[in-house]
Amino acid sequence: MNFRLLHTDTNTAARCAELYTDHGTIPTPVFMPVGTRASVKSVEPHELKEQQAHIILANTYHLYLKPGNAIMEKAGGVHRFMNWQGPLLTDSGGYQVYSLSELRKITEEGVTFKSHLDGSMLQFTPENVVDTQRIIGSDILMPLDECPSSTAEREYIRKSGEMTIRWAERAKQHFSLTRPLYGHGQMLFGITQGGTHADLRTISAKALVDLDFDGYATGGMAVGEPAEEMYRILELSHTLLPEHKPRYLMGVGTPENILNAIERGVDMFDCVIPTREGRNGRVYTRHGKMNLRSAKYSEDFSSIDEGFDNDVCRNYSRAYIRHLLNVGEILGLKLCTLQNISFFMWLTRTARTQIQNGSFREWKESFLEQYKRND
Ligand code: PRF
Repeated sequence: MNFRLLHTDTNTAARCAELYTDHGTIPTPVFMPVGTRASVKSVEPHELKEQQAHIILANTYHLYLKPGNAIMEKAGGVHRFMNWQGPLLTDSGGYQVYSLSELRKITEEGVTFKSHLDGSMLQFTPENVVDTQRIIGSDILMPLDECPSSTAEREYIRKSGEMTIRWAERAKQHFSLTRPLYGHGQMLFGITQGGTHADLRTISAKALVDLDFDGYATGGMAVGEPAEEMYRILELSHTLLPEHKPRYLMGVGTPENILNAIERGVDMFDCVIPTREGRNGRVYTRHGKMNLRSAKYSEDFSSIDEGFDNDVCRNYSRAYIRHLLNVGEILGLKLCTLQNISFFMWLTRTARTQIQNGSFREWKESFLEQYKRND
């Protein structure tokens, strides 16, 4: 058993648990900072630990293209390569193929695409994506899936969802026929698809549960549908997915989306928001988002969030960080990134404590009220 439920909320579906990996225990709910190319942009692994990050995410698509499997294997896997000794999850690359590469062709066998780096033709299959993740050595592997656009027709989503089930079966079979390379264990999650169609989601979730994965991700969300639709699918998933396995909502999201998903039983999240927005000078605080590039902070010598317990809020003023951004000093975007990672870690950590105390819903409502006042 690599997942243990510690507390289930009595008035919502929220829960707190522990997910065990050979690189450490992950307390959930948890947010995973994104380190696509084996780097959480501008942040060193020891700094991630200082912000209390428990697990990070990297991408099979990018790492397969560069540095490639030969170098990754010589490095002894991603943990040694980047000197991150904590847990790491890799997305399968399917989603990135759809968003980054041209000329992709999806067939039963897999997906062929043109590399966005050098234009060469490549193929991902459910099997070789498992092989690449064995070489990367991630603690949690994701199978190849197809994430249809939110505007796709129901019939397309139905057929694609059925193919994603067959791909999941092939991934699971190949996973059970292959072994980890570096002495630490690896887990394989399943990814449900089906868009916002309740019947298609039900078929997808049931088929994946029958295949018995180590955890279950809800894919195909946050692709442009209204948040209420996503919440409805999460409520449905909660009734279909096993209680004693982790649930991961892929690519989500804003603080508000995250808390509403935790309320509906989600345990794990990843999103580029804290890192990407940080590089644009947008910082997250308990009082909402701020754009530190704005001239209105040029003489504001107060902390970003007075009393927030991290180095950025303790040591630097809004005016100083605004100045760094304004003159293009790289420290500016790094401090904004650190603030955001620290904030998202605080958010899920606090949600966890509030679930344990039985006060999650009240806390969520009062937090969001304060947070959204300046949003
Ligand atoms: N599938 C995979 N990765 C993802 C998604 C998905 O559907 C999403 C959904 N927006 C984010 N990342 N494999």
